[in-house]
Amino acid sequence: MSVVDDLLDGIRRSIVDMDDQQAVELTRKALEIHPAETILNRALIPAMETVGNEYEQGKKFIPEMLLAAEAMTAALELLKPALARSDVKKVGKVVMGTVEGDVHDIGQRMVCIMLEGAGFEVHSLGADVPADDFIQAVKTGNPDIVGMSALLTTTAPRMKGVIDALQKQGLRDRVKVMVGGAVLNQRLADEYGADGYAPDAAAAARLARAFMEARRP
Ligand code: B12
Repeated sequence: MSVVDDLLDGIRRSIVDMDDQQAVELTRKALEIHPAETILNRALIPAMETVGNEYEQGKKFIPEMLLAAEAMTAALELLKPALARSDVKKVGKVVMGTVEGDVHDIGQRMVCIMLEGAGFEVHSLGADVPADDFIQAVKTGNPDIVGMSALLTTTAPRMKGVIDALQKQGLRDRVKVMVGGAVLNQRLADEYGADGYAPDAAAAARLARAFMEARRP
């Protein structure tokens, strides 16, 4: 393996190992030889995919996932100026939130990080977000995509409430709506009237990119 690949592999491993200092140090070195986008696509995003897989396999738990996400965020912070400086235009704008009554925001934060990594401008409204706040954010922020997260069986139907409110306000055609969270699936997403569902943060970023591709004339 070349020194160059070693460096990207080192970043990947340091994120998976939740070592933020090492992730930052190696990312700084990598920036001397690689475009920020390469580091993002070949190290940061694959690292979080590995972390997600390890969680599913029971090899990692929530606190470890958060630490890994923080290591990725630290590395991402270093890439941000370079991403902004380069020709990487903002792919699109996303408003994201966990629906009202639901305080689970870990997954949503990961989705936000992944979307930023994929070149989106992301505005997170946080957790426990009332439908009105989503509506206001669409009116004032003019996003391309609205993302909603829910982890509780009791709060997931609120997504339909937000989508219905968008419809009532005549805003539905202005945005694509994507939904996710552990209790969601494609069937529920269809039932609520969302445009898409993704099971994890990496898939969410792919879905958001696909929305933007489809919009291109
Ligand atoms: C951590 C946690 C908490 C923490 C939340 C901390 C925080 N800041 O988020 C605390 C302790 C506060 C909590 C509280 C409660 N919790 Co809780 N909690 C969990 C736990 C253990 C992990 C959730 C998590 O973070 N997963 C990791 C993340 C990365 O996964 P994720 O959220 O699914 O996100 C991924 C995907 O779904 C997707 N995704 C997420 N959002 C979005 C959005 C979009 C647009 C897209 C495309 C994709 C996407 O991408 C993410 C990354 O890959 C789960 C159990 C579990 N295994 O899921 C229970 C769980 C969700 N909680 C549960 C319950 C019942 C509660 C409480 C009601 C408990 C109580 N009796 O008080 C309260 C509810 C409080 C409230 N009103 O919201 C139940 C829900 C059952 C149900 N089906 O309704 C679960 C499933 C536990 C269980 N087995 O009973 N909880």
